[in-house]
Amino acid sequence: MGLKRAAPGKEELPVIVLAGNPNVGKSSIFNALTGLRQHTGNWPGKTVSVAAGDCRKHGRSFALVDLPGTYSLSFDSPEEEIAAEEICFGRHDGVVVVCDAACLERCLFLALQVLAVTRRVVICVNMMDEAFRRGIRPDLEKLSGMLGVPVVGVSAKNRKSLGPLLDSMDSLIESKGHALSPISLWPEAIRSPLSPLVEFFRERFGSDRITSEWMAWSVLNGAERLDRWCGEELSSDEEIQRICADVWSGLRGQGIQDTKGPEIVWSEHLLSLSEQISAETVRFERSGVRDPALTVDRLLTGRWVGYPLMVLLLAAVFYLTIRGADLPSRLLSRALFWLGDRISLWLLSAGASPWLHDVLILGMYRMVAWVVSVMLPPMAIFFPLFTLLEDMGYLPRAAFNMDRPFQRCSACGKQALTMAMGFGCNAAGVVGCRIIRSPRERLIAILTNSLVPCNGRFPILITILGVFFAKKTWTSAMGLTGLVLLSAAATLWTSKLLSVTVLKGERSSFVLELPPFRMPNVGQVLVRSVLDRTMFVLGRAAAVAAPAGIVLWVLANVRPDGVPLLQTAAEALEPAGAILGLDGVILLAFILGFPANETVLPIALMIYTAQGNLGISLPAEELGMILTEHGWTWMTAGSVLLFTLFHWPCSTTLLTIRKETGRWDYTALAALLPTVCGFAACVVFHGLTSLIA
Ligand SMILES: Nc1nc2c(ncn2[C@@H]2O[C@H](COP(=O)(O)OP(=O)(O)OP(=O)(O)O)[C@@H](O)[C@H]2O)c(=O)[nH]1
Ligand SMILES: [Mg+2]
Repeated sequence: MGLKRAAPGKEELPVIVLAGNPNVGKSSIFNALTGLRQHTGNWPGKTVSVAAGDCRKHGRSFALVDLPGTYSLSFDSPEEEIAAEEICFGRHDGVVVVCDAACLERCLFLALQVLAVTRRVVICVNMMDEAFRRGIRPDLEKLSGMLGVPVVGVSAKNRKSLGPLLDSMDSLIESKGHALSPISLWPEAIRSPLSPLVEFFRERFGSDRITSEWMAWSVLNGAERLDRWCGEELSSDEEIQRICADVWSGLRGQGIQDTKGPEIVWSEHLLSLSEQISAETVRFERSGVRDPALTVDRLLTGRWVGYPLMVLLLAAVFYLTIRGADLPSRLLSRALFWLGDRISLWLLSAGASPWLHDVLILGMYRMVAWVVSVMLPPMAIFFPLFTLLEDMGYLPRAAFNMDRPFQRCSACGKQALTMAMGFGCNAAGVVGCRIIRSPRERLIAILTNSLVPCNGRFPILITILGVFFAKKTWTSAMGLTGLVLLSAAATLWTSKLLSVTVLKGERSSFVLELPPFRMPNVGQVLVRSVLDRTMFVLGRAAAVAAPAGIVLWVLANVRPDGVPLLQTAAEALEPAGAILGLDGVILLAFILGFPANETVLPIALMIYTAQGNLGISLPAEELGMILTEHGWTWMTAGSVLLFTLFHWPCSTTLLTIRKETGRWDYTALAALLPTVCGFAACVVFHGLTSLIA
């Protein structure tokens, strides 16, 4: 995939990539050096695509690239492939391999592989603070001596510690690569048979960016990627083919038989090298002392504490969100509607024509004001709470717990992580599915992600619960928790259904790393979750709400036969709505809310009030009255809750699914699944409640 170089006329900066195992702090370093805001958090697999940013500090300028985490260069998941491609064949000027000081041995495996690819490498040992706290003492000087490249120790949380890293990046750009490695990166059994091919590449393509050994190795393992890098069709070069045949017979002479053989022999060699280097360079001051975090982990991932605690935490987050958001929502709504009145007066006094005034104020402004006042306060509370849990490291524990039920459905436990991302935004959850290795399980996770409610749907759920079912905050929180559990159950059922029908196959095994619990940086969590997540999501919702407000105003005010178009459409949908326990208006609101779920409730109110504008400032009492006046009962509310949970994904999510799967049929299936669930749930609920009533 290769990095894009600067546009013509734009300064072309040297490029340095940040590579490393998942969750070692690559994005934290990237953010600190570029001032950008890549997603960080305490679980492996957050970064799933390449991000680039400029680092201009103390007179230095270079482009920095943040890669997805990878354990090795022999990738088997899409995001690992992206990282491996960029390291091996990207147009960069050097690689910084970020390692975790507290588990250096594991990180060294990738570092050694990268050293085999290029000699333009700096090893950055991050999390020195954490290692120090845990009595782990890496000897960086000795490590540098053994590897033959610079090694710098940093703590990404302490920006001042990044100075030496910047210095070494500078020297990296200026250098032509470091001297030959003092350690032998290739085992004898491979090195000697490979040498004719290495010599061939040294003579023909000698490069200081990528080693001849790596070129020879790549060609031996299928030259396709190297073809692109060299700009030549190496696979059809007869001389290369002849040398490769010799290499293979040499390998067979060493007892390496099948095509996978050399890869395994090389991996074993690097594993034992990592072990040996780590044994010589890392000192454990508290070895033998039992880590109390292990006991906590055993509890959190145990059956009897793990599941109840998950539900309790979810309920607590919802309680704090609903409780904390109520008053700010009312105040914000009042303030925005007051401001709307002032703008309205100003527009009229400035001589704006009545229709323009109405379109702008009654259509666009009020729709945006509604969306902002209903969404902003709960999101500004939910996201920081969720980010705190994420930064502490709770998410992978939850995923570990969820692995058991997902296993039973022949799906992957990592799907729980992508579901958690779906709470924020289903489109983000769909992209996050790249962390799942098996294509089959990744597809299952993508197709079912919209079954969990996103932030656009939470305000509808909270509002309807508050108006019809739960007068107290804690009952609302319990109700919402119940609905989320229902959506998790639907995800499991649907995953099972897919895995026994269209996506049949064996469940793959996976390793999920449980990172240590970390003290979240509260200040940064607040800034990041409010400024980045909340404002980003709100901005997108408002951007959809503004034009939607105008279109709706027009539809509500164009009356071909004296009846507004919106009302005519709602009447046409009445029979379908009735089957589901809804009505035509609600169904129409869901259809028109396709670009953004946040607009569903205001659209319904606009049609009900038949004013062609949103006259109500906010929820609860006034809202309850209007809905009841239009025939809503607790049964209608129940059906609306179910349909809010399960209906077609919004347009952004569907486009993301198309992009991620590359197929329209899967996109259609992703739209169909939740819709069928919603129709079935509503019909059953309506049928049963009609019997009772
Ligand atoms: N204590 C401590 N924590 C750190 C340090 N650097 C990063 N972290 C934390 O480690 C976690 C992982 O950091 P990220 O920057 O998201 O790691 P990453 O390598 O980009 O992770 P992926 O994108 O998932 O591969 C976060 O919770 C960070 O706050 C550090 O130097 N010390
Ligand atoms: Mg990252």
